[in-house]
Amino acid sequence: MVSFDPETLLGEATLADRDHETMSVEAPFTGEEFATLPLGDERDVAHAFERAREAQSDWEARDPAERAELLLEYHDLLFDHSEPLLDLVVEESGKARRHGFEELIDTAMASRHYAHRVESYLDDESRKSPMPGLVDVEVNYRAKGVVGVISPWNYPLTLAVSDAVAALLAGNTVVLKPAEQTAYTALAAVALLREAGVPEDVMQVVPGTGPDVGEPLVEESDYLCFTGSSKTGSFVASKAGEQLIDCSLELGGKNPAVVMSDADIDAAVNGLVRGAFTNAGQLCIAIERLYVHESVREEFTRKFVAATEALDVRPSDDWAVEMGSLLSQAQLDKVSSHVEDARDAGATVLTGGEPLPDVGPYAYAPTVLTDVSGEADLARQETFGPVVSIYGFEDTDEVIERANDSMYGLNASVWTADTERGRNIARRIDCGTANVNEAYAPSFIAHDAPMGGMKDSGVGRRHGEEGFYRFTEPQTLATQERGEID
Ligand code: TXE
Repeated sequence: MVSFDPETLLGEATLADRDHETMSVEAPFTGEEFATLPLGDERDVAHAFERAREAQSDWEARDPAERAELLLEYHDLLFDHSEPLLDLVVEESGKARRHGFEELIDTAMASRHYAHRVESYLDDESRKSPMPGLVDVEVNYRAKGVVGVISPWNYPLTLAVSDAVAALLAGNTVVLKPAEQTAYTALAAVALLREAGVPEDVMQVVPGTGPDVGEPLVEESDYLCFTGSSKTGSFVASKAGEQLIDCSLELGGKNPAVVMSDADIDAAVNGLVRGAFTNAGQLCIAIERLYVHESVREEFTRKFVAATEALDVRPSDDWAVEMGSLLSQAQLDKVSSHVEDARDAGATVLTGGEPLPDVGPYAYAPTVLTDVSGEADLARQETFGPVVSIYGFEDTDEVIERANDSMYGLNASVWTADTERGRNIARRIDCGTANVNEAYAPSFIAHDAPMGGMKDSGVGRRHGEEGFYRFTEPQTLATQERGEID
């Protein structure tokens, strides 16, 4: 069995044998130190890439079916170790255990999905188009080389490794820089990959800060996979551009939901409470703007507030808990300031609107507002907390325009009894994923479908074919069949 003790997990990091600066990692439910983390720098990154480059050609030369076997073993190990792994996720990120479990499922399903697909992706007949009579054409999907992954803290397990597993299956080696606040969860995820038989140099972790480890990692990578804020995403993409390497960026959102007059109100309330407050709203596809048709606005609002107030919010790892803490003081400050600024500008807080010190030093109440000015940060910037604003609307064209009046374009949700009409509305919203009578596609069944953002929400897609082929270099190989011409 793999140990999830922080001291032991540190043995999984690629850090040179010398003194490193350290930072204190807090447990969000208590604000107390849970562990200290050594912080790497460009020397550790250089060392990790040297090892990763050395290991890459042998890894790519293996039969894809053999790589797939290892990833299927990883799938099983995640479940075998689910309890201690979830203990760690909950302690390090302050989330509800059920949301940690969603991460675990998502990670396992990504591994299983791509393990089953890899052989057909790498040998896809439909992509080999002969030029009749003249040449025989094949397309070889070679690995990019060494893929750099920079991951955030909100889903510290799945966002650290779910993209990496597709990269590994495609024949790349990977160097990961996880968010420093949740690096131990990433180390645990990688410890299990190694337990499954993935060689150490094939998947490495360098813990550290963005400037000290993230930036040198971009400079060394053959492809960059980034999940985080739009601001940092734009910065790393410009660095990737300087290197002429490709990248995918999964960034923020200010995701709208539209509730039409004929919607099943109870179903909409149920789905959208989950859509707004899962993981305390620290979820890129969380719903932050609710547009409700005026004819049902009063009923929807009353029921939505009641359902919000009924949420089980506690500092416990009990499976029944529906919402935990925010990650940090920085997150609490951002969420509080969005709410306070909106309130100062005339917004009405219908429920919540305050920290919850009994749940933890960074916890914030699930919050519903109305009368929010369209210019407030709460209306325009990603809040990334348990806060949702309700707006009324009368006209369909108007609500689509308002939904699209955002720099973001990640996720959207439409609720109506007329599903064809719902799909037509959803098609007109600028977003990478749109859902009718759902808040967001449950991640554990969506691995075949591409996921990502338009506008400032990102570049490229994870999941599905798109999420696999980004880690490859297609090489077109044409052979002139001389004999046949004669
Ligand atoms: O993000 P950063 P932060 C949003 C959310 C949140 C805000 C700030 O709105 O409130 O971003 O969070 C690494 N070069 N999202 O400050 O900075 C960093 O160490 C290379 C949405 O934590 O984007 C971490 O590993 N890397 C999002 C990763 O980037 C750098 C999830 C993300 O951190 C770097 C997280 C640099 N110069 C936050 N600076 C989502 N899409 O789900 C930082 N990093």
